[in-house]
Amino acid sequence: MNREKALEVVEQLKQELGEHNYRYHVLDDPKISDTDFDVLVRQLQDLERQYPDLITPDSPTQRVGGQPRAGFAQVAHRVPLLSLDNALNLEDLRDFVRRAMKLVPEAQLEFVVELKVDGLAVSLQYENGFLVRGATRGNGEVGEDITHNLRTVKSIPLRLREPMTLEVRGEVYMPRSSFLALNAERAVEGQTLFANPRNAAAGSLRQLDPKVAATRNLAMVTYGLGYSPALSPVSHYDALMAMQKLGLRINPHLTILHELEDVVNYCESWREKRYELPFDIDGLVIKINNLALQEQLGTTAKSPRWAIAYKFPAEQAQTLVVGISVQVGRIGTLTPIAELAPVTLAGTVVKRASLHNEDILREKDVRVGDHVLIQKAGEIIPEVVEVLKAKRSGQEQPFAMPEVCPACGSKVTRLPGEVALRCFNPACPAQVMEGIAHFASRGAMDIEGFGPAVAEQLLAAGLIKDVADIYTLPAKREALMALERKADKSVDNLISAIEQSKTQPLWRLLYGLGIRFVGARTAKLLARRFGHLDALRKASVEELEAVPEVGPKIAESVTEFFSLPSSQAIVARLRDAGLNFVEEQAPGKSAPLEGKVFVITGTLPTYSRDEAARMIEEAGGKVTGSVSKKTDYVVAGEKAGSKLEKATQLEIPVLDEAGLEALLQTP
Ligand code: 0OW
Repeated sequence: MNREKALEVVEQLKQELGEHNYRYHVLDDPKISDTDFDVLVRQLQDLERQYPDLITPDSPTQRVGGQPRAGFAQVAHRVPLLSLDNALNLEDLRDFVRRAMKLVPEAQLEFVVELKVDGLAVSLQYENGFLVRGATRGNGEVGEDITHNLRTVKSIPLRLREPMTLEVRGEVYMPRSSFLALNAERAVEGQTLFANPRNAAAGSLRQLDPKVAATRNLAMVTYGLGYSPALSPVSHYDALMAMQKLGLRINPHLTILHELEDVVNYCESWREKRYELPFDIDGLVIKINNLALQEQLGTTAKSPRWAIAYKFPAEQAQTLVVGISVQVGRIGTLTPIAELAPVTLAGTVVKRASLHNEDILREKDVRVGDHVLIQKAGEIIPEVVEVLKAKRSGQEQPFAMPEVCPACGSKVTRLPGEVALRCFNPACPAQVMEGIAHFASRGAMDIEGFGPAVAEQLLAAGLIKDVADIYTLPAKREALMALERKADKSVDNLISAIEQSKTQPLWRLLYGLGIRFVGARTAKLLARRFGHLDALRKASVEELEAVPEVGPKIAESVTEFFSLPSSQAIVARLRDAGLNFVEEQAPGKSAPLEGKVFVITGTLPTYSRDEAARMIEEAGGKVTGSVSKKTDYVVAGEKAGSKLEKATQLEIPVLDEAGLEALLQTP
């Protein structure tokens, strides 16, 4: 395809992809499948590779751009980003309306009520329809430039549907499912957990490297206009409609009400219903709809007199600590758990709350018999906020962490620099059980019906002692039938689930093996890079560290794991059981150079011609010796000769070594 044709197709693809993004993110009414969408993106990527000068900043291929930033520039907001006063109960709400009515007695008040998304406020600046800058709210007057991270948020359009210049503000948040997955990943990799989705979103936007923010699945709803000379809506509702028409996503649940009682009922209706939403809200925002009235009412120092947040208190409850137990995790970490008198909290009955570790147990001085306040922040299991010391009788029992592992009696120790106490006995039944349950879990080998209770039962019955034994179970049908609570159906279902799990992709097996610091994401990167378990287990620390996001800690952990005779025995038995050790190459995903023809000429700075050829072939490309019309790329090093000239004549893109590496990195 020649350049002008490519230009036409690139413009058409960007327009089409923009439309699909609008339908998916703003109208929540997609017209094509994700796969078909990806095919269009791939076509655009190919053309942009062929003609890099056709790349424009609003192309959907340009969301994750550039190197990590050194810091954040300051951004002065042209129109301050206000915060909100809080109404903590219905009386506060009545006061808010009363005050407003007193200031504009002749007005017939009309309210817009929106969900108060629990994320963080940002400002987006568009010029001629193009996103040129994004910033945090900061102190309302000055924020930080986080454009590089906001560009990775898929529900933020890089280009509006009209070439308008305006500034809008909205709330960036992390959907709860992404928050849970992120914390699960961090738990495996020994990182601290985010307390709630809001902190996770804030932490993601504070990243210097946009590649990290791009993995966090952030979303945004716009809730107000900032500097917008080209728009003159009469009401807040009209402003929201105008933003939606421009391609900006607004709150999915929005209503206009006139009576305070209706506002109260609507707010209260969300107190429980909010847990069905895919994201956290901490209340609702009530705004006087008419913009002229907003003008008249004005603002106090930091917040408007025409809006208020009706907040739901963080779900807390009081209960009794009836006991403190110690849980031994998959990697031997001892975690104190408060056993509670059952209490309902945020729609669920709570009987346990994590005390995290000994430091927190000491700090909060939780004793058996204490009355405590517990809270649910986000969806992670509830935590003990504080002990209600005033309710102490003096009979409460302080708790000391055990000297030995409660599951196997081995001495427990604390590694230098770590808070947690750990049991290092690899045969510790608690760790073996947790390890087997993890191997079979949904996120790993996904063996239907093989939960922790089944793992415990099979271990106790001596039917399995490690993960490789799982694949001996199909031959032990009789023994399985003999176990209590096992009917034919469930035994047969379990056996077929075990058999099916043999074909899981390599990354699931790798994650299932429970190598320290290797979470699902790292397992995918390693499986994709090495393609086969045997290649991975023979890899050196250097080869492992060459994988993106794999540092020394993970590389050491992987090489150490595969050096253990016990691991080698498990791998051998899993191989004999017929498990899949290959990472099936998802079509189009890991062969970015599928069907592309290359010619290499001259001397490359790092790679030999053979190495470069192997890299190209591994990525699905083909290397030939002479330049022709069929050649897609010429890779040219020093002293490149006639082949380079021919490439220039035939207008074939020429890449240097860095260009080739960039092409290979394309996801
Ligand atoms: N979080 C929200 C939200 C919203 C603005 C208008 C003037 C003052 C607040 O969903 N739906 N609407 C507003 O309206 N603010 C929101 O969030 C606020 C912004 C700053 C602090 C909160 O994040």
